[in-house]
Amino acid sequence: MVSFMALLTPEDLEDLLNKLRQSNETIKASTGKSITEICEEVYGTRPASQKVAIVPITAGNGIIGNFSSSLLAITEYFGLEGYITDHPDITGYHQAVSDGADILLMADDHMFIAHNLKNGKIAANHVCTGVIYSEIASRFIHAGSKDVLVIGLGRVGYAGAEHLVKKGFNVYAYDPNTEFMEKAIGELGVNAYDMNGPKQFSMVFEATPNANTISEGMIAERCLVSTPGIPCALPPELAENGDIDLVMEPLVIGAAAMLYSVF
Ligand code: 2YC
Ligand code: MG
Repeated sequence: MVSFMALLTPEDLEDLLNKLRQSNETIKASTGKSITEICEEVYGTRPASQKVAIVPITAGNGIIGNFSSSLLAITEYFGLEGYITDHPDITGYHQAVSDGADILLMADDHMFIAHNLKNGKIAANHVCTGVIYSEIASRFIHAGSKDVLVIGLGRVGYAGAEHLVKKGFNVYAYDPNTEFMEKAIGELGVNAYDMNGPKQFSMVFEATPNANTISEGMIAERCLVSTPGIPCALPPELAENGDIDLVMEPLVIGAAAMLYSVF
């Protein structure tokens, strides 16, 4: 099943490393750890100057401006030896393998992967993004309970809900798609979140392609919202409320989790 996935735009990827630095400051302030420390703890791995080949892919909607150059900046941020192959698609793949690359990064419109040719590990962006953003939400230092609200149970949201259930959190979940709800309740045992109920959450993981999915009634006085989402789940009037920490970034955090999961 190929679910809807919002394609990034070159504009989304502008000033990426500054967006990462801002996100990392919020992550450190709200969890006590940096994104690299959290990735090391979740995956038990570390960068070791691996050689990373980035292969542009022309399939479907084709090359996205700034996508490959953004991945290059990410590999450099984590101290890896990154490069973009001279040609896209299979010619690029052939070059990467012939060059002895350790890890390949490539994406079409449906799947974005990291493949480690040396240890055979492969990571999918939607799984790693769900795991790392839900992990960040679950580490809120001001949380009063182990209750986490998950909004969106598509392939990113489901991966995050599954990760939180495995870690022993009380997951309350909502998705307008009743099939997605029944699947998550049946397979993960999550609690159905009642939109009109009184319950308020200090930890929220949102993974939908929609804007403003979070309303005031859902969140506690002090709250951490962690979302890989474009557009923003938090309405502007809530976003400027100082007691709500927002971790939202378009690509780096998910890509980081992919790399750590194949190291
Ligand atoms: O430039 C290229 O190589 C393109 N084939 C890249 C296509 C990426 C499509 N995926 C997305 O825009 C993003 C994912 C990175 C995560 C969610 N959507
Ligand atoms: Mg969203």
